[in-house]
Amino acid sequence: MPVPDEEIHPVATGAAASLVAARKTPVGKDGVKFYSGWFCPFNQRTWMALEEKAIPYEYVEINPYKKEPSFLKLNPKGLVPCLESNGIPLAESSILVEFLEDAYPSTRKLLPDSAEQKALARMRIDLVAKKCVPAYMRLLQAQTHDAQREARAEYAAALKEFASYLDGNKGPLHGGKDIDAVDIALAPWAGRQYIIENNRGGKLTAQETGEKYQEWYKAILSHPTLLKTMSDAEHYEPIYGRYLRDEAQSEAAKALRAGRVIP
Ligand SMILES: N[C@@H](CCC(=O)N[C@@H](CS)C(=O)NCC(=O)O)C(=O)O
Repeated sequence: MPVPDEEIHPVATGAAASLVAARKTPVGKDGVKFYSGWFCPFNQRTWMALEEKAIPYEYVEINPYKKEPSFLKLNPKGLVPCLESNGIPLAESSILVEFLEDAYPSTRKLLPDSAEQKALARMRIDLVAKKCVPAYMRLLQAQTHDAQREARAEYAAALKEFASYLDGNKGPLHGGKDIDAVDIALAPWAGRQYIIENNRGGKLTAQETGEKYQEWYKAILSHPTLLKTMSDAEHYEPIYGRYLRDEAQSEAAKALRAGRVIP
């Protein structure tokens, strides 16, 4: 019998546990309530944006697989991340990053001011959503040798395309030296690249992804905001084990298995 998806470690561990402990104080009108799943890469985008922008927030741990009625009231899709601001529940990781940008204009900017540059950044975020993330998940879930080879090539090509938008003169990240919303869109999957490498054919090489991606990967992997929102590797293992055996029953896993887009 496969282990059900809701059997996850209940709380953040490692670096992320210290951060959670520091973000437990209830916030008033100046902050937001963050309904978070410690393990979730989509969730981590929103978490990184909250931290980068130094917005006051109260961390609330949710196991989204349990579909508790109180959480479904906030997000009927039953997915983390979810934010509550002025009593209004909001969801969808990339939309939440943009919401924080709009709602807290005096905090550090994660998107450019100019309309054109902002549109370009959104096009890159869209590339991550439509190509990089689905390819990563297809590679995790691929069971045959041929399917794994094909999915690995698809993932590497998506990363290469992402890296083609990095400006080497500005710095290793899309935002230059400082992380921006484009970096944040992909960072959580970089933090989980080792799972691909350990289980789906070894290190992703410069030959596969291009040199530019390798430089970005090195820089993002040591970024303090990514590191402080990561839990201990041992607790991701049972979760990703289910994907690697293609047993995961998450909405995203079911959608990709059926050839649909990630909800
Ligand atoms: N498109 C959503 C995806 C969020 C998502 O899939 N979250 C997962 C955890 S990583 C979840 O809550 N899964 C619960 C389920 O599939 O039942 C976003 O970007 O926020």
